[in-house]
Amino acid sequence: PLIKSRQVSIIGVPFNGGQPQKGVEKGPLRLVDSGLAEQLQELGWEVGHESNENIINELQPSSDPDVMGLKQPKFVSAVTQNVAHQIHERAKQGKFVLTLGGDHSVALATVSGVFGVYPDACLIWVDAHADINTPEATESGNIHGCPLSFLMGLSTDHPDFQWVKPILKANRLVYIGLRDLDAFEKKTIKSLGIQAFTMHHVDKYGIGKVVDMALDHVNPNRELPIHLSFDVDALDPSVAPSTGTPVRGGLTFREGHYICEAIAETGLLVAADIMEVNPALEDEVAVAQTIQVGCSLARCCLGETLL
Ligand code: Z70
Ligand code: MN
Ligand code: MN
Ligand code: MN
Repeated sequence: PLIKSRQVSIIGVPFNGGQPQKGVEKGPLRLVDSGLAEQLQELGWEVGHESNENIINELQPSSDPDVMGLKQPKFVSAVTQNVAHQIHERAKQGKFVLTLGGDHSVALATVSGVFGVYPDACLIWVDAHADINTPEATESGNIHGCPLSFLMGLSTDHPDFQWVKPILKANRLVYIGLRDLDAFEKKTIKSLGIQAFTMHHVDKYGIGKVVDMALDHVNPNRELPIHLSFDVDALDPSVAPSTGTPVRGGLTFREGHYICEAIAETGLLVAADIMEVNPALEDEVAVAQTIQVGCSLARCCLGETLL
């Protein structure tokens, strides 16, 4: 495996500034409180944990007006730039980086940090959404719908995100689980030739074949480091109900876990994000279910089901 140390660094990012709903900032601590660190130790990992409970408040600007149609750009930029450095340090130490969101704008931090250390990495983006809107194209202004456009250099002129380097090439990105795309996002995926497996493809080919095809595309020789960014809204709302933008017709419990298992099995996974768990949405039963699913996805990424 690429991570020989069997050390994992859990990075909590209790951040909600990339979208309008409160509560998603409570995701990371709920995942850890439910025993995630101990579960990973049980799997033989040495676990470090940084909760970042304070930096988020410290980095909130007193005034943060919309810029080029994006909401809270200064807050999102400050938090993600800060966390990117933290993740970069941990990855550089040879640790597996497990980031717990927080909303998906935090991928600006995870992908920047991880690709800074592993420039030839590939990114597997599991999500109902494509999160590739540009400032010009976004209809909502929510930055959690935009991180990939910055990381790919499609949005280079926003003053608050000049620090984000365009480190992600179109042939190193693959999507799984898409089913709620804006018109601009569809157009962009097609014109850049980004490999995308929507729920239609999961139905058509089955999840086993889809993951094989996804890896064949971004990692044909099975030699490049892999970063998995998993938005829990990729899962069906019956599986992960407590998330900000549930969309019907998502991945089953097993399909979601299969993705994590099959990627872990390559031995090439160096970082994983579990994003958009919102413990303030739905009832306590639904919250507990969503937290449990988040933990078990993370455990599968770290080899729980490998023999
Ligand atoms: C839409 C936008 C999004 C998550 C919603 C939705 C994006 N394309 N991402 N929920 N996790 O606002 O740009
Ligand atoms: Mn997302
Ligand atoms: Mn999503
Ligand atoms: Mn939509």
